[in-house]
Amino acid sequence: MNDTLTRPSRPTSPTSDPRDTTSELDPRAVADLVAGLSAPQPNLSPKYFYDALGSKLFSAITLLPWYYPTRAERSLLAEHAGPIAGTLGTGITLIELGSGSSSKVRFLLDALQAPNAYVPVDIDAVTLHQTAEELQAAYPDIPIRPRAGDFTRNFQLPPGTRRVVFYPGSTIGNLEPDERMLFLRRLADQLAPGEGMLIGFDLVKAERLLHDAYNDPIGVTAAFNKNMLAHLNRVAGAGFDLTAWEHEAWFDTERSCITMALRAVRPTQVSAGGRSWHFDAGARIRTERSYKFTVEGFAQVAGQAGLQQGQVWTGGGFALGWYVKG
Ligand code: AVJ
Repeated sequence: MNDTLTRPSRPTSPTSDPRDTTSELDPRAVADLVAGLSAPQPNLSPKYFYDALGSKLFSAITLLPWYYPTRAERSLLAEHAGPIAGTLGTGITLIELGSGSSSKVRFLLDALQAPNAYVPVDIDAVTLHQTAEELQAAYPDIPIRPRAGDFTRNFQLPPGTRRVVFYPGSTIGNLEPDERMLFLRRLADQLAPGEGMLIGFDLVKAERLLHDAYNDPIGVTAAFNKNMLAHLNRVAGAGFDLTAWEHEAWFDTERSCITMALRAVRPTQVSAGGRSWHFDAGARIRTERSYKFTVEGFAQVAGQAGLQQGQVWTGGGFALGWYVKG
């Protein structure tokens, strides 16, 4: 549409203006921000990446040639759909945590033998129900039962026959070791013997490849990282000066994770919730840890949570593993 070049655009909504601080603040985001900036090592939760723009930027990241995990996981699902479906079994209830647009699960739904139901779980109710409708039309024989909610908070698994929890995307890599254990235990405790989890996780690999996946030369990952500040300015009234921070990501060999941070390029102030913080040039705020595993290491984690490793499919530096309740 050429007229968009000549006609000045109208602001779409009052809250989309990043300078607007009069819109309603989210008290939980304010509390998270105050706690995060007051910590000895300032940090912010990666969940604040995902506002409307942040979700689009993450989708863009998955298209970058340097960001291999999404492509690798998709290839694993596409290439091994038959054996994976065979391992999961007949008549299962497939529960996906953080289903988003439910695009990966289609490989499984295409290959599964007489599944009992598919239960997508997501915090974004709008996308969830829209996607569920589309899926129901595409798979008329599989009951689709969407569940809106935050599965990280004391999640109760829905009832069903032979439940399989599908947790793709290496989302588990964003949890700290203690959180990860709690999360897996809570789920494992609800599973009956023979039920289990199909989990996608990223593998340790050459540091150069890990580095490049989180430092793309186009700057999409940098935009994704910095957008968290714009998001928090809007929902938590944080007075971040977006020009004062730059993207950083490096591999932490001790923890075996990529750490992303924002680094102050000059002294800068932030204020929120009636408090303010000063950051010297070079100060960092951590925004994400993305843990990388070995297959053996992950089997151990699962084992401690009461899940036994079954078949594991690996390729492209990524793994999809089946972990069964004993
Ligand atoms: C969505 C958590 C799997 O850790 O690789 C991508 C998020 N961060 N680039 C990841 C992310 C920077 C991603 N996960």
